[in-house]
Amino acid sequence: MSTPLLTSMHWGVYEVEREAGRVTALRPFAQDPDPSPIGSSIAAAVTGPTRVRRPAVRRSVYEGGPGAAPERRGIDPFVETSWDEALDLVAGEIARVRAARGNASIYAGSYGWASAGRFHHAQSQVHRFMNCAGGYTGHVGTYSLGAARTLMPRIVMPMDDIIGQMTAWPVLEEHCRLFVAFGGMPGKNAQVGTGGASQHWLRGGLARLAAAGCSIVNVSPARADLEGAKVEWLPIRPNTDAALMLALAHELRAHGRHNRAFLDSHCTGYPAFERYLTGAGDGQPKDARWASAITGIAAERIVELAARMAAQRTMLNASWSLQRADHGEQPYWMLVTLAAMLGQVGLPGGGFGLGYGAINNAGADGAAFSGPTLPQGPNAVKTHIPVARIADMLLDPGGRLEFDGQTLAYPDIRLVYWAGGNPFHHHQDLNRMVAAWRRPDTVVVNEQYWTASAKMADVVLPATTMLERDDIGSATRDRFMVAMKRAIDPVGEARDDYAIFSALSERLGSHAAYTEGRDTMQWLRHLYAASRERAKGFDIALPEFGEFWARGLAEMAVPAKAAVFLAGFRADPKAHRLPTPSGRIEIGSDTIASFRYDDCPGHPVWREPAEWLGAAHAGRYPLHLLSNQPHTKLHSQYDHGAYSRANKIRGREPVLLNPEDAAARGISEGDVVRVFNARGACLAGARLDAGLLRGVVTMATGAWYDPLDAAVAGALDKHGNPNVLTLDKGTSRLTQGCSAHTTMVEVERHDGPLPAITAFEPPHFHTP
Ligand SMILES: Nc1nc2c(c(=O)[nH]1)N[C@H]1C(S)=C(S)[C@@H](COP(=O)(O)OP(=O)(O)OC[C@H]3O[C@@H](n4cnc5c(=O)[nH]c(N)nc54)[C@H](O)[C@@H]3O)O[C@H]1N2
Ligand SMILES: Nc1nc2c(c(=O)[nH]1)N[C@H]1C(S)=C(S)[C@@H](COP(=O)(O)OP(=O)(O)OC[C@H]3O[C@@H](n4cnc5c(=O)[nH]c(N)nc54)[C@H](O)[C@@H]3O)O[C@H]1N2
Ligand SMILES: [Mo]
Repeated sequence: MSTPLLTSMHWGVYEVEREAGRVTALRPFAQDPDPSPIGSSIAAAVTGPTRVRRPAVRRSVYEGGPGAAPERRGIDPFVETSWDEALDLVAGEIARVRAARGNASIYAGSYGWASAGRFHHAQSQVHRFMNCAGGYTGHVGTYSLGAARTLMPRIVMPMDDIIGQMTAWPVLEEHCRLFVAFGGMPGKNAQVGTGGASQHWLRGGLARLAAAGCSIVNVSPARADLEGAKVEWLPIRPNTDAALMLALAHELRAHGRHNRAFLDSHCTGYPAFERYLTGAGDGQPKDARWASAITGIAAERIVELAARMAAQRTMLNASWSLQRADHGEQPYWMLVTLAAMLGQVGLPGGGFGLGYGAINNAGADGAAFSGPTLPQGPNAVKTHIPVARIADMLLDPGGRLEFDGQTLAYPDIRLVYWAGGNPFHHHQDLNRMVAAWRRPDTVVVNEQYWTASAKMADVVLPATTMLERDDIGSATRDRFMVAMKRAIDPVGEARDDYAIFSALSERLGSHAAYTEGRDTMQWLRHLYAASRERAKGFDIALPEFGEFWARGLAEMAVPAKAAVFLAGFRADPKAHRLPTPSGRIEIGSDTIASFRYDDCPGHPVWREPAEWLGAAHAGRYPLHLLSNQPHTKLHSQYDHGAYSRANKIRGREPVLLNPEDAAARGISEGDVVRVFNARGACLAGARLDAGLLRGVVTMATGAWYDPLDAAVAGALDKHGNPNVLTLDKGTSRLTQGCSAHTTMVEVERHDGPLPAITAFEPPHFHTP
């Protein structure tokens, strides 16, 4: 039997069917028990009208040269050019800026998920390219885990280690009796894994967990965040989880149910935290009555939940969304503190997890082996920003930012290079972002599709998709590594990012360093060989490259013993010190305290978010907007695919409302509505959901930004991108993460004429 032709995407592995040089279908991988429908629906989009087919230059730049009329970004039509013309223009601009202003004036942080293929991973490619060309201003952290990536190493260990070591599901099934999921474990999110998701198993795992007799509690504003017949739903006001956790901790302590021995032997800083908890410091006990007024949860339910937690083997989990909010550090720090007080950290089925359900492989029983990765090389430029501070940086050259105990100065960015991300999808307060984006001299984007970010560029270079090139797909803790063989010829004149950067490197004199003399197949062999060596350390025996490529797949052996997070540390905290200053779990951190940040002091606290349902100013914009991850796509990728489009309401992104909130506004199911606040407005399609706490609305991210008139500041977005509404504020001075989930809005019925959606159409082209 011949192996089918396979490809891998972040949401799954698919069998590629072809006819006459075209992809006719993408069929779910036979070995995936619960494949995602996202991938099966995109074949037509790959060759459809939204593709970037030729290099394109914004008209003002084409006519007036680089730097011409930056305020017309997103407004001018484009001129299609030859590859040589476009590459000469881009290389010339990089050379000019680096000579005149220095490499720190080039921002190539280029955040974004790009493709599952690990060699053609565009963000790695652009970083490597710029490093070989003298360096660039980059970013640290992610939108996903902005607060967590800076906080967690100071109090437990780095986030990647936590995700890699989290207790495996088979252990949970056997030992866990109460699973409390703050932010739920959304099946929609577990469709996806960074680098691929060859086997989806969250739904199966949840069913087995329930069948094994484990009680599951979904603490979330949305019932849909945890599917399952027997799941208890504990609705909570957004951004108030830290207050609930404090009250649970208060209950444990009040009844002497906290594990003093564990707090003494494995933690540091508990006594100062306890003074805050009891109110000995500020006169306010953080008890159930106090938390009830903040969270909207009845005090009795808090008391009862605390008792159940102390009485049995309990796993506490926080979704990543909890820390994508103002003061997002606090629920994470409190989760760890609460788990430490319960004293079950390191026991099978007990303790804490961060993001079971956030991505497919969290808690998978596979080894934490990551597969091939393209080395990016050293960056000679040391200037960087926390990733979500991009608009601040572009708007305020020379401005200062406090971050994790340091003071950073924003560089004066003259050139922006993006490949594999969509900032006009992912950044907050897009109207502010538009103004920021029009500041630099030049913006270059490599893209497959005419996304909003491509339309907002000066030069757009057309990139191939995974179906048009050879690559290797691989995700940490995933079961299969995938040989992603080229299935079709490049669409239009598209080139691989690697080919684009090779051609630019040639012009910039860095070709040898960037390519190391390898073509794509030689790189795949080289990266595979390195990962084959590393795999041995995980008891994974990978076949030789030739055999892997011929077979199309390599299977990772499952470790003999399923992981129990922090078991070694529990057994012997001296031999298995944590990488924190004390070697212990830091309930109190002297380091963080020494920074003297009132928005993130030395132990976990409750701090009011900038916008929330409990605030006095909530009057004008009385609804809390959660812009969560979409179930029909990955971020903005394939928003133009059939599955995503089928979910829209009259072409717009759905906004979910509680039926009573809708009725109070005269809104019915299927109405087009205007969602707005002081920062912006968009149209959306109303969907009523009784499983949503009153006062909360949700609108998934990913609808391509589609302004009614790009020449008008703050233009209405016709299509439903929630980021025209979201707050662009760092979570705290400690971590400066993204606060997208802290946003208040109002919703009204839209009775006027409906503007046509133009998001998926290419821009206007001008023929000189
Ligand atoms: N309001 C709000 N905003 C959010 C979030 C939220 O919760 N709420 N979540 C945030 C989070 S967690 C994240 S991770 C970000 C995600 O933000 P992004 O990662 O920027 O979003 P994607 O849509 O995945 O963008 C990837 C882009 O890369 C392009 N691409 C794919 N493959 C290739 C390739 O091979 N080459 C090139 N050149 N391009 C390619 C795709 O066409 C797409 O435009 O969004 C953040 N934004
Ligand atoms: N299908 C699909 N899956 C994805 C992605 C995607 O784009 N599409 N993106 C992937 C990426 S990049 C990431 S980072 C992860 C993100 O994983 P998460 O950050 O966990 O994802 P979200 O969907 O933002 O949030 C999960 C749920 O948390 C709830 N929630 C929001 N705020 C609060 C709060 O303050 N308190 C409580 N208790 N609940 C709250 C919301 O109802 C939401 O549905 O998802 C990944 N999975
Ligand atoms: Mo993310």
